[in-house]
Amino acid sequence: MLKIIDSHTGGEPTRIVVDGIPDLGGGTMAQQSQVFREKYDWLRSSVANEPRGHDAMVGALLLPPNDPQNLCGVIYFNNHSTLNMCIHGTVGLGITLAHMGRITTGSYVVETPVGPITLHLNADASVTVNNVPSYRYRKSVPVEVPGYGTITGDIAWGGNWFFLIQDQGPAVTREQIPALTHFTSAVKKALADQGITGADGGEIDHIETFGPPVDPLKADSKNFVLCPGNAYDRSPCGTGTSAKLACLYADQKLAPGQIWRQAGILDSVFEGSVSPIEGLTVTPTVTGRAWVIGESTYLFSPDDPFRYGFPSAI
Ligand code: PYC
Repeated sequence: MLKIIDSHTGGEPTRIVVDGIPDLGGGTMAQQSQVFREKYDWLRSSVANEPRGHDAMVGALLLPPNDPQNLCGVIYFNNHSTLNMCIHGTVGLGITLAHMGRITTGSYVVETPVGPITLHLNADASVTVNNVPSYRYRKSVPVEVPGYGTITGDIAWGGNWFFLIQDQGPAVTREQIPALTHFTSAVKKALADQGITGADGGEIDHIETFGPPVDPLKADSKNFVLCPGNAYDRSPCGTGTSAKLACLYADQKLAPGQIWRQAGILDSVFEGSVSPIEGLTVTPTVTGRAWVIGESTYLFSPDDPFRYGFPSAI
């Protein structure tokens, strides 16, 4: 039996397992994430995949912290595997913990597989996240994409590896979602086929394309983000916003503390800024809103052939 709390952040779901998680052996979130991948993939699939979930679902395990001074640990996952980091999910986590009565307004350290982050529950019910150190790794990298020609983008780390594309491919509008999915999937495959990776050889598994905002009074840019598992982020993607902030800072287009408003494909907005750490590495700060939308108990009947979920065709 699993106890679940569902929320959404700017339209993107976060499904947090708050009780019933098997013992992952303790240690850091990176160590526990590996155990989760190796031994408990059925749990990930049960929560994220159909019939309980769908391709856009992002799940999370709420865990005790490794360091008792911190609030909690969290491991994010989706229809494909575990995620390194997820900011829309952390905004959802903040609202979920408030709903559970575990936090009030204030600042808390949360452990993730890629390091500690700080979550601030604000008085207006928004959540601000100080992300892991983020940076641009390579600028203007050309990649030959079959059917699209040469596409140029930046490679940046924002807690996940991103390839950031400006004003190329289909227009960044809701009507173009199928075309954007096709385009960004082709870019992701081309990067992998041509051996183009993040700094540590890490797979670039998030592709982000940018266009003009619908309303320049409300946002500075609008994005479309393809996530690993090939579903698109309904929110502006906080780790993608972090990667964007790092690139803007590296290009001297964003000063420390200056606000950048990133709209997603549904026009929900995250506000972000940077504070420099060293060189071109920054701490991104991202603020968003989330709403709790449900609580459930998941049951596993031994005679249910689909009790552990099944992956879709994408
Ligand atoms: O908000 O960082 C994010 C995120 C990553 C994948 C989906 N959302």
